[in-house]
Amino acid sequence: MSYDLWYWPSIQGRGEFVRLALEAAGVDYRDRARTDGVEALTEDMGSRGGIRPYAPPYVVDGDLAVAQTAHILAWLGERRGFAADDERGNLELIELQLTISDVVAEAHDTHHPLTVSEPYEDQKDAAPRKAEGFREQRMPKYFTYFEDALSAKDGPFVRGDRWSHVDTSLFQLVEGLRYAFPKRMATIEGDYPKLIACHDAVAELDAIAAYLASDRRIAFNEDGIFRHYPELDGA
Ligand SMILES: N[C@@H](CCC(=O)N[C@@H](CS)C(=O)NCC(=O)O)C(=O)O
Repeated sequence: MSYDLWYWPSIQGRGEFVRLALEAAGVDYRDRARTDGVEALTEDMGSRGGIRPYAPPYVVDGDLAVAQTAHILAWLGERRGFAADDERGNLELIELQLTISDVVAEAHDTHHPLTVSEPYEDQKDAAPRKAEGFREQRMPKYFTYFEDALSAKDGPFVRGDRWSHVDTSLFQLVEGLRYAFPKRMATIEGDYPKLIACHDAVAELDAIAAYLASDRRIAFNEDGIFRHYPELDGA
């Protein structure tokens, strides 16, 4: 069975969290806007009525279209075997995945501190203060939370030895923050050995290693969520 992923074709963005889980699980999917173009995405989204995706990413399976990154991952994880086996475990994974969504939104807001729709260049004056707060208070607080979650079981992943959608998302979070805030990450990441071990263990999964080396992995750039603006970074 093949799923259709719909997401902006030229950025990793939030779609990358879905791509990584699908790739790690070896699930067949079509990255539709990358094959059919961005117009096909806006057309598809516009053609859906009633309760429909508000924004990409969304995943389509037959007449089901599921949006919201954390929700997509929880849904696919339970269907495709990369969630937990019991209710408690899944509630914990969803809680962690939603917290990752919060960090992603805050990372986005460092370069869009005032409005979502205006470009960075029009918000440059406000961005350094937002980024400083993110770097100094929020990154350590979130990382401590994830470090604690990874300490609950033996093994590199949140569930121990088996990876889940939370682990692929933590991998992407570390990758994205290293790209956006290299100086800050160099200063603090040594304080979070379990988070980094989880990142490394995901990178070493055969399917992920193959994906990262492929042209399916889009490079980070300054149109995505994680953007490198040197003036927003600091040790
Ligand atoms: N909470 C949603 C946010 C989705 C979202 O903001 N998507 C962005 C791209 S990463 C978008 O295209 N937004 C258009 C809009 O909000 O109008 C999620 O986690 O999936």
